[in-house]
Amino acid sequence: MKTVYSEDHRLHHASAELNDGEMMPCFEKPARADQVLAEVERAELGPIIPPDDHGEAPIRRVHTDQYIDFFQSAWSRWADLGRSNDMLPLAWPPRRVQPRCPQDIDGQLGYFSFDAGAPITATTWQAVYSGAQVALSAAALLQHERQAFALCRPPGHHAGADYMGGYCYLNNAAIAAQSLLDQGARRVALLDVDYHHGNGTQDIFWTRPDVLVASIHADPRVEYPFFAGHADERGVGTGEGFNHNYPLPPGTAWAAWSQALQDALRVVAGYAPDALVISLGVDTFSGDPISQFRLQGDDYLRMGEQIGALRLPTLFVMEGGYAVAEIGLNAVNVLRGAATQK
Ligand code: OKP
Ligand code: ZN
Repeated sequence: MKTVYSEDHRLHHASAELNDGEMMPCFEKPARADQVLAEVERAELGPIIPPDDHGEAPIRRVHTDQYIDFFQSAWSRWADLGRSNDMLPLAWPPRRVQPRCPQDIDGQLGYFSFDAGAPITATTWQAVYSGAQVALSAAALLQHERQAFALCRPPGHHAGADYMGGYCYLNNAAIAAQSLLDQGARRVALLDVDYHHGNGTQDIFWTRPDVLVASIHADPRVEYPFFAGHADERGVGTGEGFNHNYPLPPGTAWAAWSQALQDALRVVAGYAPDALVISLGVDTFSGDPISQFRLQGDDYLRMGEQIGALRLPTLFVMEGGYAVAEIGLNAVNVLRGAATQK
């Protein structure tokens, strides 16, 4: 399996995140992607290739122009005010207000985010632009290959069409899925196995029947992102029935997790997609520092085998995983498991 990778991910390295009321070093850091790359090399998964530049157009197929334009100019507006710390929002619209975009930079930061978990640095846009190109380039590989791995960092699945949050800025998996449709796929399935619900992905495809979204994650009643991911969220209008959530309790281990996977894979197979995109978070790992599932190293091999057994053209897009020492082995186990089924 080929891996697409760019070292531009290093251009996003924020200084701190707010955790339990305290500013702490970011869990989402460059070492994560370094570890995954090192394990791809060690396991000899396949060639590692740089992304091609597909430009902004395929990003703007998923994200609004208003959001992208804001993002691109955000840091220079901030710096022009004499500010040099990472940008973080501090105010959001409450319920029952007319959503209108303020003029002020701090107001706009709140308008284009849903939490304070996505700091913008001077070079964040460059990093996430490259990350989206990694996803697009790996998606393009599916023209000739059965499987491909987009080693994206930072993750993307919490980002919606016009908001960032939860370490996410551009929804790499959604951008890849849309590009597969634009290249001729009639239906794409997107399965999110990250510990956290992919609220941005769900939102992006909420009204649409051409992308089936399934997500296995910690129950939002007790876990981030809290406001989406419940089992009764199934899409609306023409999208009704094309969104499937599998919320599971904290402490879930492979036995129960894999039952949800089995059902999700049954739903995916029934949809008969032309391609499958996996939002590959490995923060389901027992040793993850911010998560509460109990998957073990070998479980990721089984996960990959079961995904691979669908024998669909499959794109794996890296999302979360914060146990840095183990992130590489766990992610590559999924890929190796899938590759044996090819
Ligand atoms: C991004 B992805 C921990 C707070 C965590 C944000 C989590 C974002 C996860 N006390 N808040 O889904 O892996
Ligand atoms: Zn996660």
